[in-house]
Order: sequence, then C-alpha cells, then structure tokens
Amino acid sequence: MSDAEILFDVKDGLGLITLSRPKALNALTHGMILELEKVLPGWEKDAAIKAVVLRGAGERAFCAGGDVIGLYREMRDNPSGTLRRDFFRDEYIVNRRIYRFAKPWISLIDGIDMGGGVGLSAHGSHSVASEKFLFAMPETTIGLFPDVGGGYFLTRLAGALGTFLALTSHRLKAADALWAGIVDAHVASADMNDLQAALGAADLSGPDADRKVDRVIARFAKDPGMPTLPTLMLDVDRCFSADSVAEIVARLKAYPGEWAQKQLAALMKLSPLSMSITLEQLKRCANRSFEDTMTIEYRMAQSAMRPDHDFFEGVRALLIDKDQKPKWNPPTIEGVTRDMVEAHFKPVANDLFFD
Ligand code: QUE
Repeated sequence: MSDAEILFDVKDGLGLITLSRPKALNALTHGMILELEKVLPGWEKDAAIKAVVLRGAGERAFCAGGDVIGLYREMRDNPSGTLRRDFFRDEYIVNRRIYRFAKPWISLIDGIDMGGGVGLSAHGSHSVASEKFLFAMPETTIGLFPDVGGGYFLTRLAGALGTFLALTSHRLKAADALWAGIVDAHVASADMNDLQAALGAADLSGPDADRKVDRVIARFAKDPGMPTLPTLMLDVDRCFSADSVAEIVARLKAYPGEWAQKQLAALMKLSPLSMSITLEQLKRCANRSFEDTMTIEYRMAQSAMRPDHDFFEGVRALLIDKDQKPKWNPPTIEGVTRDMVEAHFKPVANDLFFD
C-alpha cells in the first residue's frame, strides 16, 4: 500500500524507478523531481547497483510531461510561491544528472513519452520503445518551448528534423523514433518484464556496461516496421531549415501539396512568441554542451513564468478551461519583436550553472 507518486526499489542489482501518477499520465511533479535528486546520487555510488531501469505505472503513459497544471495553479492562487522558480531548476538538474549518469540508464517506454518524460529518457544511455510508444515535444502547443534538454538532442537530429519536431509537436511512433535515433530499440510491450528480468540476471560490470546492456536488449528487440520519416525528410528539410519563423511560414505557403498546408495550418494555431523563442533556442543551443543548454533553457523558463506570458494562457486554454482557444500575445508572428525574443535569453538572478 502506497500513495507515493514515484517508487524506488533495488532488485537483482538494478535500481528500479516507477513514475506512479497513472491518472495524470505520470506527469512529473516537483515532489517526484526532488525524490529523484535525493536518491540518484547514492545509487550512482552504490556498488550493489549496476544500472537504473525507469518505467511508468499504468497502461497508457511512460510520462506525459511536467506538471504544468501545478505551475498554473500556483501562478493563479499564490503569486509569491516558489514552485515556478524551483520546478524547472530542479527538473533540469535531474536531466543533467541522467545525461552524466555513471551507469546505464535504461528507460522502458511503454506508452506516451512527451516533454518532461523525454527529459528523463532521451539523455540516458538506453531507451526502449514498445508498440504503445508515442513521442512528442508538444510545448509550443501550450506557449512554452521544448525544454528538458530539447535544445541539446533536437539540434543533433538529422537535417531540420529537430526544428520540425520542436515547432509542430509532430508525434513519432517507435519505428520513426528508432530511425531518428531518439530511441535505441523496439521491444514488444508484452516482453518488457522479461527484458527487465534479463537485465537483472546479466553481468553489467566494468567499463563495457553500456555494450553489455545493448546485447541484452538485442535479444528482445523486434523490427518496428517501416518508418515514415525517410520519405518526409526532403519536405521537412526544404520547409524547416529556414532562419526565421516568418521564412518557414513563407516556404510552407509556397510549397506544393497537402502536407505543407497541413503544417502551415498547425503552426497558425500556435503561440507566435513560442515559435520564435523556440527557433532562437535551437540556434543558440546547437553545438553547445548539455550544461550550457540547461543554463539557456533555465533563463527561458524563468521568462515564461511571468503571469502575462503565453505559457499560462496556453495551459489555461488547453489543460484547465479546455476551450482550445488561447489568446496569444502578440497574436501574429509579425508582432513578435527582436526585444521580446532576446528577453528570454538574458541572465536571471538565480541563474542555473553547473561545475
Ligand atoms: C503540451 C505539454 C503538456 C501537455 C499538453 C501539451 C505537458 C503536460 C501535459 C499533461 C498531460 C496530462 C496530465 C498532466 C499534464 O500536457 O507538458 O498533468 O494529466 O505535462 O499540449 O507540454
């Protein structure tokens, strides 16, 4: 019996973590983030733990993102609260811990993996996706930007794929995520428990631990079928490799075929400010270290926590009132000034730096 939102267990030499808010699609709360940062440093040093396995409770999700509803409620009900300052800081510290983790970090992703969930999986050494896997970085939908290290992994994908995923919130299933390099293998949902048991039974010692994990996963891996991205990449690169949101919109308008017009219609619903800061984020984070990226994203997140920012309007319209009609400010791409974008990249009083 437990009402904990996150469960920790050590079994067969594995550190097992279960995200356990199934009714909220295991969306990450500040409490879950603090628990992770409390446990992980010890696990990293503990000789009895050879690897970490991360999973989500319930049938639907690995992790749908950060608990943005909690942030919205604090903004509305407790303007002087500290959650908005601390949530992103502590989340990004965990993202960085996973990126630098000294042992295999294996996410068994058997459902929705979006936003904050991607921050817990993509920076680890191994991500395994089932047929229920569904990936997206959907933050521009709610007036935010693809954080949790989006600036790091999205800028390392092929061509303009990262920009496309960041701006459109395009969803990927296992075959496409495997093709893109966002996950490492496809394993059937029904085989996930057996894979975990095999990892527990395996020798994962020594400097070659990651390769040993590869070999265990390979015993369970299946062909996820044909990816759709290879045929899409020509269009993605031609339309999304532009320097500005206005130029991407212009290219989509001029591009023949149904696909481009569909992307255009999708972009027209999103926060113009979100799209502009996201493109700037990707430009600034390309070829930067993980730590530099998190410093940049923390500055951006603090800008987005102002009560009049599109972020709170987006959460209100999509997740609280569910009217699906956010009133973006400014309402058009032409209305976004250079100063509005630059303001998201200025140092903040409690800047996040790593040593
Ligand atoms: C964009 C997002 C998120 C989102 C929807 C978006 C996000 C997030 C959730 C979410 C989903 C279900 C829940 C919950 C939160 O939705 O980050 O608490 O029960 O966490 O369009 O970025």
